[in-house]
Amino acid sequence: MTLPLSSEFIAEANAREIEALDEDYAALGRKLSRTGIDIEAIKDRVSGFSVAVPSWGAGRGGTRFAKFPIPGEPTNIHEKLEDCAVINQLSRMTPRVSPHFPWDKVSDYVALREEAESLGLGFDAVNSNTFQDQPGQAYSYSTGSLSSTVDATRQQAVAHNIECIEIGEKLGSRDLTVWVGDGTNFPGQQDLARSLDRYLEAAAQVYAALPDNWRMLLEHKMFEPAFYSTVISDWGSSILAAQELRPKAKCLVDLGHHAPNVNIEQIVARLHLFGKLGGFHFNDSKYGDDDLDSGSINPHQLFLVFNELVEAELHPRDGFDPAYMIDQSHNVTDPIESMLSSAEAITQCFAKALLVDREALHAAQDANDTMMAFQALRRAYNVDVAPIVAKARVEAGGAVDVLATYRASRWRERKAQERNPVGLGAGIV
Ligand code: LRH
Ligand code: MN
Repeated sequence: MTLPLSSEFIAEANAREIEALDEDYAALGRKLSRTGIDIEAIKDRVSGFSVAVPSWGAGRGGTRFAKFPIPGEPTNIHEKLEDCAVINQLSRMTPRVSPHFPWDKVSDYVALREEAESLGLGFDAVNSNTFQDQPGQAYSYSTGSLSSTVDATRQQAVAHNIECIEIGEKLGSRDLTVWVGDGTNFPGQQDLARSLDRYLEAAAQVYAALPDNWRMLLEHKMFEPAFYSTVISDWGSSILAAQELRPKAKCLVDLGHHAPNVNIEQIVARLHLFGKLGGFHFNDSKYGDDDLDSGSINPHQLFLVFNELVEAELHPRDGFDPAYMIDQSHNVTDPIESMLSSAEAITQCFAKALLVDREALHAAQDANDTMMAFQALRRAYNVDVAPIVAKARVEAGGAVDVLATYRASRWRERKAQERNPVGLGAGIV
């Protein structure tokens, strides 16, 4: 394995920080032990936690108006894997990459898997793309893909998803994430019922191609690119489709795919209750599908989602194995810094959720002691768990201060010397 940064460099950077970290960790340990919590047990859980990074998040993202590339950003999957390896080497929380096809298309996927392994990385869910037309594509997705009224277009979309499964098998993945932008911009443009019928018929063909241990993760989204109706627009449509498709079909919750103020943690609890919680695309938003950094706008919501996940793990239904992945668009920051900061925010919310005194919470809930039930969550949320997350990271070879160590590595400046500049343009990648 050849990691991108020298471990001596990280150790030197840590040497200046470790004493303060040990002090903070010891103090927090004393504080938590006063409430009967063993900090080492929490740290061990945190050490076992990880979240996948999106290959498409390694480059600058954009909107329909513009994208502003930065010097040294990755131009292909090989450079994206290098940057993802930097994120994992410093954070020790992101050992898997979720690829997107055809954006990450190469000729030799076995070689790509070995390349990732040599960087300490594996592959998480593969993502299909039937929301863009590719050069030379026979049938356009402009009027839909898996739900298109044109049989040949549906078959083309089915074939693409099956190709993604075959690629994923070579990469060692076991999940296919299917998000379709299919929908309408005008009332009457499509029959709302028949659109879902066509989607289900086509999705069933993709389902039939899934290897035994694979899952198909259906990703719902309220709107965009369609602005009147979307075929899989909400968790209701998604869970009904997943139930129609049967056991290997699960629902993926992208936090940004809901109307403002929707209670996403309740959606998580519901999907788990019916054994259909398949995974997450973590990000944050204030208005629409803003794809902002996780925990940057509403960290309390992210905590409440993890509170439901810790509860769900204690009460497994049809198993509990959600795929944790980040899905963000880094329009104004260095993508590596955003994913370091996001992985930290996500892991901190998991750690805080582990601190909830569930006995006290459940007792207060049963007694309808509203304030004490709320305080059971709030007390945990208010704990600064940064020393626990940092300790787990350092013990795994990561950095105490991931952003300062990343900047001191001058990685981006070095890559700006090596990599081709990315052209101006618009859109997510
Ligand atoms: C759709 C989405 C989906 C990806 C894409 C990059 O908004 O969340 O998960 O395929 O972003
Ligand atoms: Mn997503």
